[in-house]
Amino acid sequence: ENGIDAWLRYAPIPEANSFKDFVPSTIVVLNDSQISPVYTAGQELQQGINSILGQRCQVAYEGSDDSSIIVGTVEAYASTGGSIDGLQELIADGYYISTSAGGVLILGENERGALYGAFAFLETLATGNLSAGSYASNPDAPVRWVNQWDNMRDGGTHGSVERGYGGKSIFFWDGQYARLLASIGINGIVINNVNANETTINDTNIEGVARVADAFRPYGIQIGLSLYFSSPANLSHLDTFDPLNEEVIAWWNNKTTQIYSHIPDFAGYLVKANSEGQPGPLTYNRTLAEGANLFARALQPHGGTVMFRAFVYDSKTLNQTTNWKADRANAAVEFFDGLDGKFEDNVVIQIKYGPIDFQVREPVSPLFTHLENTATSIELQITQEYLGQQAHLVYLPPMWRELLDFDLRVDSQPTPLTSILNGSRFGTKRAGGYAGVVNVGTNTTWLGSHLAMSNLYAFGKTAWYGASAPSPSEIIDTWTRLTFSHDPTVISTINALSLASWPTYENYTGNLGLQTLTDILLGHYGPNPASQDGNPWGQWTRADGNSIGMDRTVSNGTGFAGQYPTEVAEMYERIETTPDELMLWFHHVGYTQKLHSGKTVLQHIYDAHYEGAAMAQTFPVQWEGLKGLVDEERYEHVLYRLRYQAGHSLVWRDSICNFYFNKSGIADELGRVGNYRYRIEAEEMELVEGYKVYQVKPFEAGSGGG
Ligand code: BDP
Repeated sequence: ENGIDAWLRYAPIPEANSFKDFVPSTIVVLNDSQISPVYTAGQELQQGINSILGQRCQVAYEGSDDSSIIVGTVEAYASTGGSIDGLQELIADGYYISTSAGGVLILGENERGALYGAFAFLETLATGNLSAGSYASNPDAPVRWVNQWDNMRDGGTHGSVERGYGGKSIFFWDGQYARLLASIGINGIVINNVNANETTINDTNIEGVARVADAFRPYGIQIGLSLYFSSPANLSHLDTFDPLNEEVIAWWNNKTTQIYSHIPDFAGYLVKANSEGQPGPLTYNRTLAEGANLFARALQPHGGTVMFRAFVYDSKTLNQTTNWKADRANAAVEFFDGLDGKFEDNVVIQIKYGPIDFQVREPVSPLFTHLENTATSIELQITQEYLGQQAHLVYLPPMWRELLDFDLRVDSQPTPLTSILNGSRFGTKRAGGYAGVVNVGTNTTWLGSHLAMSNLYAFGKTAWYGASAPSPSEIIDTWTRLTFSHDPTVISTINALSLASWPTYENYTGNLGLQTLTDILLGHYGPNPASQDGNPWGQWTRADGNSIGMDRTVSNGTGFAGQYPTEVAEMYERIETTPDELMLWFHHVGYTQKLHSGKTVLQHIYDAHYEGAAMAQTFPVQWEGLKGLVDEERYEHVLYRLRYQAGHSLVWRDSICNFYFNKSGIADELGRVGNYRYRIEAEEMELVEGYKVYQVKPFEAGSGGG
């Protein structure tokens, strides 16, 4: 098996016979338009039931025989004379399912909801959990989008994908991706790179984008585009892109109308402005709100949304050698200062989970607490840019849960992040939600690794259920049943590997809130702690011979801790109350500073690296226990990656430990660091043809310490 079916594998299940009573052999689909998600729901049910139970169903588009599977909207069902007693209130995209020996009813509040209901029914069937009963399910937040950082074709047949580790762009491929996304409740997709350029919306390409929209429509997924702020100046005679200029406004209005004439259900725009070289409103001394509102107003007549990214910082001003207080973590709150309430209602501010950039450990971005009158969505990365790029197993839901459940204590009231995203905490006029950067590619595994797909599956569940999502452990078990097998050994092994993976990766990379310590300037892969400091990108560790960490306190540091509501700010302000895992994020301390755990900072770093790398050695061994229990092709593919990870974790361990040992001169209490008797150094080897000497960077990762 090559992974292409992901969790929609619909393998036959052991319990098939006992379920047949609950699965009638006629499906009545209350919509016969092929572009309707309800029609798609009928097709999915027919295929899925056939594949799981080996039962062929007839599909009919008329009648509502109660002894069949009926799928449609509540409204369509009512118009056939159907009624349900005590139907719980459904909101947009919600669904209701009733299963009994008499028949099955799958109703959506809207057409998309009916499709979600069909996928939910198939999931209970495929996991062996079908039983009589009825329930309703509503999404926690309206925005459940994915982002793809795909570039348009660049010479070959497919475009490249920024920070994509699963091959080239799929958008000139086929519609399978839409199925996967719909099956986990995703309702929007932005198909091009946030580092956009104007070509995406030129006259020819809009037609191509419309064909992509056509492929997603039957799955209820609306497409959106990332914009290049200066497009009017690039695509027309205008020599300005000032958001308040009348001609610029007219240009965007026309462009937006043109897009809607090709894509009537276009979702809207995603905008990265004034960040990492992208133009934006600040170029004309206009505020970010004025920039966002330009697009919001153009979209309003058509019902579209602007996702305006909060990832705004100016690397030019972030020079730590001239300004000790410079701190990239401060940027978002500073740039959005005073703008709350100034955004049009169809603007959602899309905020990365942490204030820096998708690191292995970050505190929740404080910006969420500064936008009480503006909808916000959280940007999570499924693509593991800093987290091992799918060559390392890192199951992300445990990290996401910590962030989403974190209580930000706005006005000293309970404020878990989920309650801000779904609009309930601030009563925001419009709720926001979730954006996941996925970056699948043409690789049949989608993300480059079979196990990494559990993160995409979990993202959908997290966005749908918010605070009431199943636990990371429950999610991985369901995913395993759907993707691999119902065998208890397979389930428990993948569970153990997955739940251990984030702490393990954190252990052998950057600890105590130090950032991930990857190379920061280029690939964001592999250890390179030296590259963290002294560059304008500002992910600093400020390590010197005696001490380490970023002082972000209000009293002595960059002031970042003060961006949180009082109770949280006070907690992070003091070493005594800062949790160990964020100690070096908030404080600059001596290597011998004692943590709450009783260990010194440096000994913690050494120990964590040895523990993490030791744990990674067990991963391939645990996986080997599944030989014969999962298909050979995926077994080998996963094993190869886990073996690689085990090896690379040693490179990580030794590089980071050597680096801080060299800096501090403080030995490891257990005598491990620098003592590599078991290693075969390159100096002791002889070059054979085809190999050449290569200077390894950073030198700590090389042989013989250099
Ligand atoms: C950084 C990525 C870069 C993205 C940027 C962003 O390295 O490729 O363009 O974030 O999110 O992490 O805009």
